Amino acid sequence: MIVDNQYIYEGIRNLVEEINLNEKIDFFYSYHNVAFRKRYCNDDIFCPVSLKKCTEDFWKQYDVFFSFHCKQLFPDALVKNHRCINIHPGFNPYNRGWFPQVFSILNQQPIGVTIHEMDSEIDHGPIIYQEEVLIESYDTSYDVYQKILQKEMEMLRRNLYSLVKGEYNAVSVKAIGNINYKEDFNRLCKLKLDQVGTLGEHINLLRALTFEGYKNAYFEEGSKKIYTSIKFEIEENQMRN
Ligand code: 0FX
Repeated sequence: MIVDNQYIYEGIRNLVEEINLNEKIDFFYSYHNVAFRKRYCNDDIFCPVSLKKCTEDFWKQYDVFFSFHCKQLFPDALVKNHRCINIHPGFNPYNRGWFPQVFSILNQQPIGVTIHEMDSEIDHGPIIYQEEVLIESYDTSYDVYQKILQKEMEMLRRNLYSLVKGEYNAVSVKAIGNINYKEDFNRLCKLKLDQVGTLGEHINLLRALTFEGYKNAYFEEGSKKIYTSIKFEIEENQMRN
């Protein structure tokens, strides 16, 4: 299992202990994940791995590989010759690639969690399990991402056993959908103050770029970058209804 997300790592470790899988499972994180390198440097059951540098002799020790928000692309030789499963925080084939919820807030395409067999394309391959999460009009990227993380753990709790054992039917996706890259996200972050659109579109752009702990949206004034985000508050008696 290759895991580069703290929340998922903790969840999956607990889950593996709870469910009796009766299998040997090794945990790895990406060699360039600096935060994990610091945190887990003394941990001998969670080790860094560079997928590019691994040989077939290494791969053939395992029956199945899992990518849990892995920061590396799986090499062709790995996905073509071994069973590889991706737990993807998006609803394939819509907004595959970079930060799916950001783009779903903007283009209203479905968002959720897709567990799929991997092929040579990004976030592509036959779908094993898939569930949607709903985006409220006042959800920021952060809010939607929390729903996704929760949904991922729910789905893994229900399905980890069958995923490990290979007891499932995977269905090929017919639609191509769309894919976004890091550069698309970076382009969105640079706000154009003369951009024409409805107020609703402007609010959607800001909520798509609002994520606690990250400075995303900004505009420039001379040499200064001014960062901005949006906050929503629901009237209290409305929340109780
Ligand atoms: O775990 P993850 O969602 O991302 C990882 C990999 O980093 C990524 O390469 C892979 N495609 C994905 C499936 O798994 O964590 P993250 O910290 O990279 O991003 C989490 C969320 O944080 C993201 O959906 C949006 C938000 N974010 C992140 C960064 C780095 C921002 O809003 N701004 C940022 O600059």
